[in-house]
Amino acid sequence: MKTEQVLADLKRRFPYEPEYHQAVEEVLYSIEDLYNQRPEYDNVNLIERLCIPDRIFSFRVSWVDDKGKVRNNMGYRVQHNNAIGPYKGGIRFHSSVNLSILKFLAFEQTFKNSLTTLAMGGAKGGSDFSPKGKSNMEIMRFCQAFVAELWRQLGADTDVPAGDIGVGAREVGYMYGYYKKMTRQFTGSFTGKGLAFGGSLMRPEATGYGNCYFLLNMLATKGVDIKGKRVAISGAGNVALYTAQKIMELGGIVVSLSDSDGAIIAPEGLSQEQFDYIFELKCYWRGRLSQVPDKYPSLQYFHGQRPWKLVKCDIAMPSATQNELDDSDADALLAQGCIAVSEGANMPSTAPAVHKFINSRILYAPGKAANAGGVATSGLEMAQNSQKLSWTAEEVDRKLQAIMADIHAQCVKYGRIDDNYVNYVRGANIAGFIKVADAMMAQGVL
Ligand code: NDP
Ligand code: 2IT
Repeated sequence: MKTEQVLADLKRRFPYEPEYHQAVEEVLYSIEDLYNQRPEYDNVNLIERLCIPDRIFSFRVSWVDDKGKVRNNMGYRVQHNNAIGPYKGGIRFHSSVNLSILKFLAFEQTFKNSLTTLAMGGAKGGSDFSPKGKSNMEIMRFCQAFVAELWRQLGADTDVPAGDIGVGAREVGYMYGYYKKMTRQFTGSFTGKGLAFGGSLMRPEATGYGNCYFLLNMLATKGVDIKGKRVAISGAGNVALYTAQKIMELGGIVVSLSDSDGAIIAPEGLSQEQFDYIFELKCYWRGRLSQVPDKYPSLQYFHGQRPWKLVKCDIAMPSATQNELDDSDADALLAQGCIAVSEGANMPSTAPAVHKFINSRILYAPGKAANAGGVATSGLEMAQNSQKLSWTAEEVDRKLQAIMADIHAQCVKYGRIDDNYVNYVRGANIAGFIKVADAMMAQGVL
């Protein structure tokens, strides 16, 4: 494989897809040495078959808003690769959603799911529908219209969606309900379901908690204790809030959160009472962080800003969205002595920011390793559904901790470089690749 050539071909065939190019480029440079040592891969043009999704569904979603007006959004499902298990990955509802973003997410998901040690292929779906400001009934009608188009392509052994940005338990419930109505089958065809109908305990917490467990594994390699460490977190959604909750439980100090309008800074660290208030504001009232200083004036709100340059921290856990931490943010973090970055979001750091972290030899965990606890627990939900059993929260948490330790070990195994530094990007990409590539080789040209 000539990496530059493969990338140039993909860019020519799929122009205007910068996020997809960015994700592919990172993986190709990580695996090129290994790939070129095994000519059998190139003999069957494995790399192109791994980079280009198996298939993509795109469709119009028409629905009626509360005023009786007909609205049209675009819906997509990218089924990227099912070499090691059924297609698996979340659904994102956000105004920014386009094919480039979903193709990058489905590509990343393939490697992430491989790392979990469970049998799941990679997929992602979504819509440019924005749930913001929509009533509950509008959300329900949209979810039903979305699934009315997509249900034929889904199934417990075919393709199993879950949540992502803008899709939580409420949306999964509506989508699963409509799927069930169309198929007349009660199967584990979605994960992140409510507990009453097959959801797994700990799935809501899993991505954030999993990222904290991954971070603990990284810190342990340096003998560093999380207690008393200042942790900057971005986002104030599912991943960010459960990350903050676990960091506080572990004795860390949470110094920031953010949403798409701005950042909240807690110079002395969030208190339990302040966190509980924010959790309720975001999860139950669907409120904005800008409202927080009204209740707690000691918490500062910065409109239109991200946390990275606003507060001193030892550890950064970006948990909002892609490319939310650029090279100038990386400079700011490094200048103030940040020792670790562990990504809750998918590809939150730009490529130049990642290079800065690695060149500075700090602990840096890419999302596909650090946030894999969410989809891993989805895999555990699928296993429980297949057995028609449900495990206790303690059992699921124990399995989650073991999986995150295993992912960390895989990264160390394949990511250790000359000066003994662990390049977790390289480790995650190679470990994720080997399993999928072996399966593809064994299954012939498909
Ligand atoms: P949520 O919708 O629950 O929360 C997203 C948070 O990020 C919100 O606070 C939102 O702010 C903010 N945000 C969204 N888009 C932007 C943007 N363009 N700029 C700034 N802030 C933004 O989503 P999740 O917490 O589930 O997902 C967060 C990240 O984690 C995503 O990258 C997702 O792919 C990834 N992830 C999620 C997993 C899961 O299980 N849910 C698993 C693994 C990764 P606002 O409220 O203003 O929209
Ligand atoms: O990015 C992700 O890993 C997710 N949004 C979770 C996917 C899943 O199927 O649980």
